[in-house]
Amino acid sequence: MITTVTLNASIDKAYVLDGEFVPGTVMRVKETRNTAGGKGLNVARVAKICGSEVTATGFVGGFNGDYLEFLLKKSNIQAAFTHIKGETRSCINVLEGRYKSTEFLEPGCQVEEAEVTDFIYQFCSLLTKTDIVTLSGSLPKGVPVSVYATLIDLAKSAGKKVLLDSSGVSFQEGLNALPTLVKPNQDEIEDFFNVKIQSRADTVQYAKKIADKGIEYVVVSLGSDGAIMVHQDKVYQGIPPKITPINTVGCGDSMVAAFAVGLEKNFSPVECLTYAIAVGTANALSPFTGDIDPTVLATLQPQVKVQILS
Ligand code: TA6
Repeated sequence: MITTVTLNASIDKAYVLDGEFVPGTVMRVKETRNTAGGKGLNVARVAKICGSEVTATGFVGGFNGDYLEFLLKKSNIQAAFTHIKGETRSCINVLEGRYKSTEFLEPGCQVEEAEVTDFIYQFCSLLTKTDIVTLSGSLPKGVPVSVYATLIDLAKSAGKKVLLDSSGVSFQEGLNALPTLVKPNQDEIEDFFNVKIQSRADTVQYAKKIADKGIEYVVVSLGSDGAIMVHQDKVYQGIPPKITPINTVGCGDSMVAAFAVGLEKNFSPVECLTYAIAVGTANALSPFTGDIDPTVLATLQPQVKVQILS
């Protein structure tokens, strides 16, 4: 079982435009797609499509919260959320033509201290029924920046593998709690070390510094160039086949889902990286956020190349 934690869930609304997005004008949307969103729910949906049993937890509230649970039920994903007084947010993704995406991410509602406490108890009860925990995304107001570190400590004490994909102070505090895997992007690495990455060699150097803290897997997503993975002193680059993307939103989340599935199935590090690159690429070929077509995935996986960089 994989348990995905989404503390700042969202109704993700994709707006497909016929032409260019022109600020300051009335834009008629050609097509709207609504999905249960927030990074962790993209992880949940993709892990489910990859064949794992998934429980989604975190905070949901209000009409959007009810709608989100309805959407998850349609995807046959078990929901075990803490219900809050506030209203679950919406995030807008404006898609122009085949590949240009502009996201508007609402901050999320206020969560009360008692609701955070309720969630921690709920999380502990779920730990008895799970093998892998994923922690993804931003935090709503009222949730302490130490929360990911707390959840990582609890999960590790219960003998579970934990994957962390977030940013800012909560990510940095979570990283210092030494999860099994972290997936920073280059901006998050620059923030963490207060540096400017100038080259791929810099990316590798700082990823290795994170690994040296005692984190087994450090995965740095590189967009269409794939990803760098540091695992126990070895550095790999996973390289995807060339594609023309349709919607790249959710690719990072899809990679996290693939690593969670790979770790659950005891894949080797190279098998995990290969699978994650293929799943992330498959997501880019879907018009939906956090979605893959298994048939497309099967054609992509053999085309992924993995190089040992050191
Ligand atoms: O990565 C894509 C995405 O999950 C969108 O679906 C949207 O929900 C957004 O990121 C949320 O990001 P945040 O960092 O606020 O959790």
